[in-house]
This record gives sequence, C-alpha cells and structure tokens, in this order.
Amino acid sequence: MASLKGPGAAEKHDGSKLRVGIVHARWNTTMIEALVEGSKKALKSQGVKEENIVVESVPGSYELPLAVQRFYAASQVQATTSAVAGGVASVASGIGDLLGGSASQTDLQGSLQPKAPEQESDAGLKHAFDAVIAIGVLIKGETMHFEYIAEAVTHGLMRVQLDTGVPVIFGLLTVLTEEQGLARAGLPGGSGKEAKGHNHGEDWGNAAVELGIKRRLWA
Ligand code: DLZ
Repeated sequence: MASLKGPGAAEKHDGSKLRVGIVHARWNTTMIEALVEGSKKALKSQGVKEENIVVESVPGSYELPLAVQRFYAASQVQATTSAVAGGVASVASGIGDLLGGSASQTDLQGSLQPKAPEQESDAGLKHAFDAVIAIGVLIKGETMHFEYIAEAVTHGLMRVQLDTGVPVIFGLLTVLTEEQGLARAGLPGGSGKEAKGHNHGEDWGNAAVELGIKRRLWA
C-alpha cells in the first residue's frame, strides 16, 4: 500500500551526465555515514557515476551553509579552468593546423567555446555541480543550542541555493532523540513511527538527480 507520507515513488531520470557534491557534517558519525551511503546508493541507481560524486566533510552542521557555498564555487572555478585549458590546447592545435593549412577560422573559434556538459567525457565530468546535498544530524540536547543551529542552517542552506541557483538538497535531520536519528538513517535501534528504518539519504539522492535534471531544463 502506498504510504501517506514521503515523496512517493522516485521519478526515474538519467543521471549519467550529472556531477553531484555531497557536503556532510561529522557530528553523529554513525548516522552520517549511513545517510551519505544512502544518498550515494540512490544517486548511482539513477545513473550518476561514482567518479562524478564528490564528497567533502566539515566538523558540524553549523558549518554546512558556508561549506556548500564554497564547495560549489570551487567546482565552478574548476570547470572554468578546465574549459580554458581545453580551449588553449585546442587553439594550440588549431594554430598548428592553420600553419599546416588545414583549419578554418570557424574551427578555431569553435574550439574556444566551453564544452557543454553533454560533450564532456563520461569519466570524471568537469562542469560545476548540478546539485549539492548537505547532510547533518542535529540531536536535541538540554539547551537551546539545537533550535538556534537548526534554524540558522536551514535558512543558510536556502540562501545558498537561491543565491547560486544550484539545488541544495536539505539533508539535515533535526531529531529529538538518538533513536529517531537511527530510524531515519535506516539503522537498527531506531524508535518512533519510522522505527522500521527508511534511510532518508536515499530520498536526498533521488531529489538531487531530479532537481539536477530539471534545473537544466529550466535554464
Ligand atoms: C556543538 C554541537 C552540538 C552540541 N551538537 C551538534 C549536533 O548534534 N550535530 C551537529 O552537526 N553539530 C553539533 N555541534 C557542532 C556545531 O554544529 C558546530 O560544528 C560547532 O558549534 C562549531 O561551529
């Protein structure tokens, strides 16, 4: 029977041309590891190649917004550098061809254009991330710390995705107990309505692929 809650059946997409970043906090490591693995499993099941999933970590969830912003910016710089290097190599070979008399000016101009994602080689894509998944687990303690961090990180991640235009998938668990976190990471020891343990990381991987593909269509 279909569940009332949750995202429903994941839409199927071809993620083979996508490049996805994962930034995760290290606090509550057992759950984090399971959630990262769940995300990667879903990404790969939708065709994203292992070499096109790039993972970075930060100490805690509070660090996620800045880390996602800079991690995405670094992937843009890498993409530009790679396109320029490719262009220079093409120009050099174009000049060689010109000296040899075989290349036209149009060929030379064409070689200066950055490669579209579809033209990149499948192994190790070089374009900026199509989506970034931010993963953290905040567990409520005795003080107001949880509330402040949860709110700041939530707003921070939303701001990064609206400022950059890159989908930032919200992989922040804000749980009241460790058992609630275990359940949502698909691990034994979980409690509550989700005790049977659905790994939410899988939903985040699917969301990253869907948004990565749709964002290209909306460009
Ligand atoms: C300090 C702290 C606490 C108490 N709890 C958590 C948590 O449950 N989950 C998490 O991801 N991070 C926690 N942190 C660390 C903060 O997010 C942050 O790394 C530090 O305050 C340093 O900025």
